[in-house]
Amino acid sequence: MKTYSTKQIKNIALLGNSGSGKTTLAEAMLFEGGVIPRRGDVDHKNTVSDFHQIEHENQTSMYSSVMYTEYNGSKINILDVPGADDFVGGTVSSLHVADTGVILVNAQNGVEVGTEIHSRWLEKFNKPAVVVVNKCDHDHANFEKAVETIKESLGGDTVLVQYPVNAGAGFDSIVDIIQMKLYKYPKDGGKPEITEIPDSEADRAEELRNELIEKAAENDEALMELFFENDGLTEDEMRTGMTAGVIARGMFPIFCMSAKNNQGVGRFMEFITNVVPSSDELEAVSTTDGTEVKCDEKAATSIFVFKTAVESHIGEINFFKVMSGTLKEGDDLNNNSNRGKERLSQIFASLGKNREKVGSMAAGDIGCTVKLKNTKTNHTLSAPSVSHTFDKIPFPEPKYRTAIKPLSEGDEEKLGEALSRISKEDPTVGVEYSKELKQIILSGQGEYHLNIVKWHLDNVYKVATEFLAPRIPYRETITKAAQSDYRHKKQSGGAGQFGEVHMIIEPYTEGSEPKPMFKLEGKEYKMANRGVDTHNLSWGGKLEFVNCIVGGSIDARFLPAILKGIMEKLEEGPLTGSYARDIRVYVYDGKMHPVDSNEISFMLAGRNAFSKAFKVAGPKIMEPVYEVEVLVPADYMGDVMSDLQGRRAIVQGMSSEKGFEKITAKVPLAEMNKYSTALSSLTSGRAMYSMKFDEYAQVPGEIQDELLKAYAAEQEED
Ligand SMILES: Nc1nc2c(ncn2[C@@H]2O[C@H](COP(=O)(O)OP(=O)(O)OP(=O)(O)O)[C@@H](O)[C@H]2O)c(=O)[nH]1
Ligand SMILES: [Mg+2]
Repeated sequence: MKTYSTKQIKNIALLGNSGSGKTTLAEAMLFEGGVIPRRGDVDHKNTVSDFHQIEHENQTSMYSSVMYTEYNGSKINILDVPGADDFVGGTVSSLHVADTGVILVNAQNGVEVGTEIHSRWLEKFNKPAVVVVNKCDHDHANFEKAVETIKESLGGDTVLVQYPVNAGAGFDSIVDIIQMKLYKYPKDGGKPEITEIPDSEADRAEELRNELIEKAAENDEALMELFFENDGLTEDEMRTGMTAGVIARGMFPIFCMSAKNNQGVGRFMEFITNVVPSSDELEAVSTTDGTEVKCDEKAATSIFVFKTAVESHIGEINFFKVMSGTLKEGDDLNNNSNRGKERLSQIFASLGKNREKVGSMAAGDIGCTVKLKNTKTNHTLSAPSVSHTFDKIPFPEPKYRTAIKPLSEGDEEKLGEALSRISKEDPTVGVEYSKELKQIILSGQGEYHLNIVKWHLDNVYKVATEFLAPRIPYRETITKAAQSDYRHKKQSGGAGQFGEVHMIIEPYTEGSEPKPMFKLEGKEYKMANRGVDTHNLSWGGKLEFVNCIVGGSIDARFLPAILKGIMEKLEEGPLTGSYARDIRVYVYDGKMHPVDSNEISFMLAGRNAFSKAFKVAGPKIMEPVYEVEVLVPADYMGDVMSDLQGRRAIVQGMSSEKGFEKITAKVPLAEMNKYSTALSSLTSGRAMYSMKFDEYAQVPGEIQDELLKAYAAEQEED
C-alpha cells in the first residue's frame, strides 16, 4: 500500500439506527476503492465488517470494526459501529478517534431512535456530521419525508447536496447539486453515466444550488464577500466553504444512495476525500495534563489505543490512532499509561479480521498492531522524548446489572478469566466480585448486551453460567444516641475470660464534634474526651472512636481489641448483616480482672456492647440511590413518569430538549432492576437513560420491615 500523508487521510465513523445499512455501505466503499474484489452482503454473512459468529447469527453488528479504503489519492479509514444501543461502547470508542460522523438514515423510516442516539453522541464529541439517506431503492423509500425528519432532528443547518430523481423500486438516478449533473447508475451499481440535468429537474436543482452556495458562504466571511461580489461561488470556493461549514458543525450535507446496489457510493467517497476535514484540520487534542498535541506528522510520535480485540489464534490486537508524528514499523515506544515499554515490530492497516502490513503511518492515521506485552484500550504510547497521556474514552456508565454464577462449582476461575477477557475487549462490560454481596456482579448497557456476554461464555469459553438477581448493597446506621454495658465472662476449665465495656453510641455526621455529656433515660453521663480516632470505612462513611476512659478502668492496651470488636460488627451490621456506617462510639467505662482479662475478652465485650446499643439507637437501613436521567419523546412522558413513581422515584426536574423531555430523578437502586428493558418496552425503544450513584438514603419503614423479615428467614435457613 502506498504511504499516505496526514492531509490524505480521512477518518469516518458510520453511524445510524440498526439496519440503516452501515455495514453494507462500508462493504461498497471497500469495493469501490478496489480493496476487495467483490462485495459481500450482510444477508449472506460475508461482509468484511461483520466477521464474528455472533454477528452472523444475528445479522447485525455488535462490535465496531476498523477498515480502510483508497480513493481519489486518499485513504479513508472506516469505523463501522453497531446501531443497537446495547453495544454503544464500540460507537463511543470509534467516535473518540473518528474525524467525521456519517449518519445513515433509512429512506423508508426516516430518523429513528438509533439515529437520534448516535447524533447525540456525535454532538457530544463536537465532530462534523454528514448525512446519507440510504435504501433509496426500497419499495417504500420516501426521500422527502426522510429529509423532513432529518431537518427536525439536526436543525436548520442541514443542506441537500443531492437528491434522488426516482426513489423507490427502480431507483437509479441522482441529481448532484455540487456538480450540477445527473448521475445515472447501472442496475448493479458502479460507474455512473454523468449527463446534464434534465429540464424537468432544472428548477429544483437551481433552487437547491442557491441554498447550498449560501450555506457554503455562511461559515466563512471572506467567502461571503466573494459571494456578494461575484453573485455566487466557484466550485473550489464552494468546497472551501463546505469544509469550513462541516468543521464548525454549521452545515450538515445530505446525500442519497443505495448502498446495497452500490449506487451513489463513489460520488459520496469523492466528497469525503475532497471536503471533510483530515485530523490536522480539527482542533488539537488536549492531554490529561492540559497541554495540546497537534496532529503533525513531523512532531514526536504518540499513539492512542482505542480498541483491544482478542483473536483466538493471534492473541491481542490493539487498534490505535497516530495522534502525532509518524509511526514506523519497529519503533520502540514508552507506554505512558503504565510506564512500560513496547516494541511495535509490525504495524498494519486493518480490514475487518484481516490486516495489511505497512511500513509507516502518519499522524491522523488509524491502524493496528499485535504482540504488545501490556497495552490495552485507553493507553498512550509515545517516543521517549514526550510523556503525555491522552484523555480516556468517555464510555457510558453501566445501566444494567446482574449477578452471575457458574453452574458447576469449580468453574469460578475459568469464569473469572473469561470475563476478564470479555471486559478487556468491551470496556462497557463491568465485572466485579463483591465481597459484600458475595456475588459476581456483571454490568453493562442492557439485558441484550449481557445476554450476548452469556452467549460468549457458553459458546466461546465453554463455561455454563446462570444469571441471578443482584443483591443490593444496603447500609445500616443509627438515628439517635444509646448506651449499653456488656460483660464477657467465661470460667471453664483452666484460664477464664473477663472483660466489661460501657459505651455510648450516636450518629456521626461530617464536621460534628464529640459531646461532653449525655442525658439518656434520665441518667447523666459525663464524657472525658481523651482522644479521637476517625476511621474511613472502606465501604463508605465513617466510624469515630472516642476514648473516654478515666481512672484506668480499662487498660489502654485493650482499646484496640474493643475497636476490633466494633469493626467486626460494622462489617456485619446487626439488622441485616449489611455494612454499618457513620457512627461515633464513646467507650467511657468498664472493668478488668487481674488474671482473666485479655484481648479476646475485650474484643467480644466491645462487639456485644456495640450490637446491643445499636439495636436501641433507632437503627435504620440505608439503600443506594441513583441519579437517573431519562430522555423521552413527549408522547411517552406520562407513561414514563407513572412508571418512575412506581419505582419510588423523587423527580428533581423536567425540561425540554430538542423534541425530548428530560426527566431527572433520584431512584433507589433496588427499584432499577431491569429498568432498561422496562423503559424500552414502555416507549418502543424511543427513550434513553443514564444513571449514576448519588447517595445512601434511609429506606421507608415498611421496606425496612420486609428486609428484616427476609434476613431473619435467611438466618434460619443457614
Ligand atoms: N434495499 C436496500 N437494502 C439495504 C441497503 N443497504 C442495506 N440494506 C439491507 O439492510 C439490512 C441491514 O443492513 P446493514 O448494512 O447490516 O445495516 P447496519 O446499519 O450495519 O445495521 P446494524 O449493524 O444492525 O447497526 C441488510 O439486509 C442489508 O442488505 C440499501 O441501500 N437498499
Ligand atoms: Mg452493521
